[in-house]
Amino acid sequence: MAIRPGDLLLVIDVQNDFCPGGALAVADGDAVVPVINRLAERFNHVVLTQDWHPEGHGSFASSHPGAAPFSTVTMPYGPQTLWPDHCVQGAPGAAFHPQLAADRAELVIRKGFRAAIDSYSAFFENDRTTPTGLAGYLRERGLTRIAMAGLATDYCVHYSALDARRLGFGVTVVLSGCRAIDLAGSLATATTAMLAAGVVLVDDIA
Ligand code: VGL
Ligand code: ZN
Repeated sequence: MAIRPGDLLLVIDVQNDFCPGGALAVADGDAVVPVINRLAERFNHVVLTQDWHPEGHGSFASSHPGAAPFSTVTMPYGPQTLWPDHCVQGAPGAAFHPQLAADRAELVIRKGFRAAIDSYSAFFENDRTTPTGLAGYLRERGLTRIAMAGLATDYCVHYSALDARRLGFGVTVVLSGCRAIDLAGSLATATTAMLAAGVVLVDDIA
């Protein structure tokens, strides 16, 4: 893609807990920071998402006695992977990576703040129907083309990209600005699903 004045950079969950040393560290997760900082300088519009869970959140393995992190349970809205406690509201792990150039962000959208439901996507919670409000915000502002980067490629970036396509936005995912968890082939699954949905995958934006 060539960047146009009305294009938006959506930066997904570049938070301490997803970086090395964090509670749900993504391998090499902090490597996305300089890439995203360079991209952010080139977009007129930047929005950040922040995974933001209350203590005892339903996606935490610790909330399900006997369940191990990275196992799957069935929630009323469907299967849910259980994670180590991460991105607890106000905790240092929930803060943005200290080197992330967050100042130019026009909006920070927090997600996953309801105890009983997780939210991978920036647009809908994991029932795929409860909106976060981001689509309304973008539509009201006339922003229709989204470039995405952040953590993790196969979870929050993947679901955000699919939902954005479903809502009619143009979506490019910048892979050099993403890193994956890759649980049981989830990166390959996510890549196939994004391509099928018409998401444009690029290494970088020239
Ligand atoms: C994420 C798992 C749990 C992500 C958030 O940002 O990809 N993954 N919460
Ligand atoms: Zn989370």
